[in-house]
Amino acid sequence: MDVKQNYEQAKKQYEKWGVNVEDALEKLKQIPISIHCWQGDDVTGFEVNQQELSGGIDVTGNYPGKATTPEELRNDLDKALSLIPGKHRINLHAIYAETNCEVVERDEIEPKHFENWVQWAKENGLGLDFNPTLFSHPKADDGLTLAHPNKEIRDFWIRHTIASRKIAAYMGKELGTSALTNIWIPDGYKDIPSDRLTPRKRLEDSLNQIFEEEIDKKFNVDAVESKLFGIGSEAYVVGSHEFYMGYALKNDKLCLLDTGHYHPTEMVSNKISSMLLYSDELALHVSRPVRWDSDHVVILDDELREIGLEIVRNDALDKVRIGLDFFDASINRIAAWTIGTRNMIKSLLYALLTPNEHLKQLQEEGNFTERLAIMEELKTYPFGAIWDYYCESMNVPVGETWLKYVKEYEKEVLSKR
Ligand code: RNT
Ligand code: ZN
Repeated sequence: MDVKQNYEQAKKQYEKWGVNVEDALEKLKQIPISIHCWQGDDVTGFEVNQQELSGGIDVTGNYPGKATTPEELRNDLDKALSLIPGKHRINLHAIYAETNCEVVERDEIEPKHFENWVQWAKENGLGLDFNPTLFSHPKADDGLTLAHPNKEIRDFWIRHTIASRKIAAYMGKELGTSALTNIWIPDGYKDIPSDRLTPRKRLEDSLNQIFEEEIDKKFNVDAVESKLFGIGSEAYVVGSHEFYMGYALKNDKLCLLDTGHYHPTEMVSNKISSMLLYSDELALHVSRPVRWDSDHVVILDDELREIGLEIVRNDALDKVRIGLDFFDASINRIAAWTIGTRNMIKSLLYALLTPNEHLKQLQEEGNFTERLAIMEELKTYPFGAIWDYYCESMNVPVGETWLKYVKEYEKEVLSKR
């Protein structure tokens, strides 16, 4: 049986539940995933005076062939994008600036340093998102940036973040789709603080200065990303969930929820509906924590499915900016992007193929037996046949056949680096 035949069979099974499969695929095509560029080079970037990765995040593994130039990184992204169905976005960090071998301080970066990225995005019909980089830098060596007690250091990072917002606005304007500027800082303490409030007051003040200038939301939208702990900030993180949730609600900013930034049994899927009651938009970093915020490649696990379901059944596709955030250097990096992004898309497809209204109704009626029974039976419905058909109709490899292209690329390109 071929892909199309399998699809026709499978479609009938979903239609039994009143699911419009064609509509689901049409909707799926419209959902952009913001793919993080930093999986391609282990969060290194292209600064002339490159520093070691810091900020309490870590990449392990030394799989050969990582991208070491902007051209290589873009080529690698091109390859991954050719294996992923749909039109997506690329998420950049300030350290991916192209400065022509010149040292440009972080507080002096400008839109012109991202012209090549914008050009490339235009050629490929991609949107761009952006992040100031407040780590891997001598001024962040002690793990403090926007909440630093030293005003000079704070001011430096404030200027960097303001410069970053301007770059994002330039990207949004050029590409006709608003960029998300996401602020994540490592600030915190390894051991029990004697004062939790003062650093938080300083962070609030720094953010107020950063956001002083209004930017048209058509071009740029700002988000703040919280965290529970990092390596070296185990006891206290200034930008906690409560801190940023309060800040975002009060100041009309987006909260960005990273799935690795909470207690191990605390699920981001369970937060989406609550947060969206009080804010119009939300951003995500979908990642996979294994015992800690380890940023493993996203797999199609229960939580990923649940995230897809929460976005789809709450009619929040336009309200949640879905981004990815993982970095595994122990496997082929193009495969990592492909696996993680395809899985994110699969979870959305799974949700779109779920008879959500019917299941909601069962719950309202208190029919928990049927709710559980059907939710479980749906797991073994011929979802794969619909997914395969989607891939085929979007002109990307079906099933595991994409691996062949990654292997070829590895042989011809990556192994020669
Ligand atoms: C760190 C945050 C942050 C980074 C990227 C590189 O814990 O998740 O989003 O991973 O900015
Ligand atoms: Zn993140």
